[in-house]
Amino acid sequence: MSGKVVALSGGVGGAKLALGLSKILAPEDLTIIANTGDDFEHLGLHISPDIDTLIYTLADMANPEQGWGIRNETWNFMAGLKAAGGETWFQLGDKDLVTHVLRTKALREGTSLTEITRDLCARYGARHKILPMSDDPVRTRVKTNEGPLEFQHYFVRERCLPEISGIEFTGMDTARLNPAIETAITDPDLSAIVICPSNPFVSVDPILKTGNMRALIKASGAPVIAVSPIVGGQALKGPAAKMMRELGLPTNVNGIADHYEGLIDALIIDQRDHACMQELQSRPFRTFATNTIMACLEDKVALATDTLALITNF
Ligand code: FO1
Repeated sequence: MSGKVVALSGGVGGAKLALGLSKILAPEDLTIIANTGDDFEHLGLHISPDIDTLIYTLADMANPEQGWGIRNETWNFMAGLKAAGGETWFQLGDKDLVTHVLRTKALREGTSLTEITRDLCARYGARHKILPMSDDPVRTRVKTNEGPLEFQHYFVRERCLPEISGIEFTGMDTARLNPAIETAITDPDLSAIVICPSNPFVSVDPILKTGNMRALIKASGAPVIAVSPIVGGQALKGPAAKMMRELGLPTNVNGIADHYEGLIDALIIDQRDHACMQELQSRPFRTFATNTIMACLEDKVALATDTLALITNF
């Protein structure tokens, strides 16, 4: 495979494929676009969970059990916070805290999120480019039976238990697409855009809805290949299946196909969903089945290899 690849990713699930791609593609050939709709202010700190998950994963620092946070973390800050009666529903490890402090300080000094992300990648040793979708604030809010909730409040504090009836992205009307993304997508050497197996509604949609992202993707002419985050009616990670059910959408690969139809040229589904292949054949994109469950590094590299192999089909 020759040429450059742009990958769209949320946190843990998407970062697994991003890591696989990073093992095959040179740093100058892979740009990963991170969702920032999950960002929030907590204890006076600016937290960018998906950016950090991507950095830690690519820098081989991530906690392998959680997927987020740092391996061999210590929790003195949380213990002190608890003892002082502070808010402890969001776990901030001592090492991870350094990232949030550095980012918050730099943002207050007027540094852009893109520059800070570049700096953090360099400090931690993530060699591939990670770009926030925008330097402007976009915040995902979930409409629930308990009222509107900020994404992390829904996801972590309420453990995705409230029933959702809609999703909105505040700040999206005025948020500008990160200009470096336009550069990556209009690069004449671009050979594919990969949509990682992240939650389509709260991780990929914010990226696609930022500025003219969708139009740029269309105009690039590069094949768009999505990997389904739903396997056997279940989400690989997180609340995607529960959200789809509550939003009245089919909780299977057809729901993912409906969502991405009109944008993608290929959908990779899991081999366990092979029975859906025939049904998907009437869609205006090609469907391929392989193992999409990335339990170990070999699985991540294998899925990345299968994804990149499709590029020659277009
Ligand atoms: N996820 C949790 O389920 N519980 C946590 O306490 C938590 C803390 C946390 C701290 C820093 C960070 O970068 C991520 C963290 N996450 C936590 C993960 C994160 O909030 C979600 O996985 C993503 O927002 C969904 O993509």
